Amino acid sequence: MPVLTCGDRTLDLSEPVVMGIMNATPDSFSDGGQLLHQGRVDLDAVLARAEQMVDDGALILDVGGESTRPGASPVSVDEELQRVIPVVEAIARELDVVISVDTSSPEVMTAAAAAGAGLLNDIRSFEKAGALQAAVACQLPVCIMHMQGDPQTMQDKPAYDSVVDEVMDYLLSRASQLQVAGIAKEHILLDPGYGFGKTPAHNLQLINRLPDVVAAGFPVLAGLSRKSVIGSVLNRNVDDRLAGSISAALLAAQGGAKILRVHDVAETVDALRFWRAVTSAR
Ligand code: 9MG
Repeated sequence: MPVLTCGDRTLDLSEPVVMGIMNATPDSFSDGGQLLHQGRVDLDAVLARAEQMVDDGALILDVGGESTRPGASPVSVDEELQRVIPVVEAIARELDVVISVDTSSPEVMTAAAAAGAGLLNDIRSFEKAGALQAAVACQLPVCIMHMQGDPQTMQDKPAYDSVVDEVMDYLLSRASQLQVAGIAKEHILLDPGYGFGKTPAHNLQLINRLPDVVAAGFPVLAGLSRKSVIGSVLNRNVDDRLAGSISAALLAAQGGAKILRVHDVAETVDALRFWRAVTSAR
């Protein structure tokens, strides 16, 4: 698997790496509000969290200013810029880590790239007006993700004839469109979009069939941390899903995912180190 060039930093994806989640939002499903003070980004809290995640072994931090949990309300571009850009600037100034920006807004992509972001992570796969052009101009790697519907309604009644086929068809056709638009194949990551318009059964099937996504030849990102599929299988609320999240991360690594998007960096890094020791002793 290639070394990914992420702006002025590089990422070796020969082994799975951990992406720590940094939500500068008031309403994300598990960590909303933790990096804000009186509605504004608290840069001391941001840097303390970012430094801890990097010390714990995260090679990427995913900064987001829009909650994408089911039913979340949209955020204005100005509000998203105010939440995200100071965070990107502060992390880029203080830490040696790849900064990913979780956004669908072309304005945020452009400003984040100028502020030091190295990866664009768009749950809407650059489908918003102007997003694809902005991503091409940024010349950064991009992550495209499958979602059925939109965050407001996606969990109302997700339905597929074949979830794996539909996810693959979407990702491959979108990856082709990105390449036609001017994004290099080596700069494209795929993500099946766990929890985005999927029932627990769809998510379990997509975990089992992750190797099919990997076989398409792009690096794969998996985001299962604390998600509702874990809650529904284990009957645990969101703050009590660590063991399930680690199991899910290991299953994703075993299935060939190269980037694991997680809240609990230290625990996931340890689990991956043990998994790696076992697999390299074969
Ligand atoms: C922003 N965000 C929340 N969940 C995600 C997931 O599963 N994948 C990606 N790429 N982004 C996500």
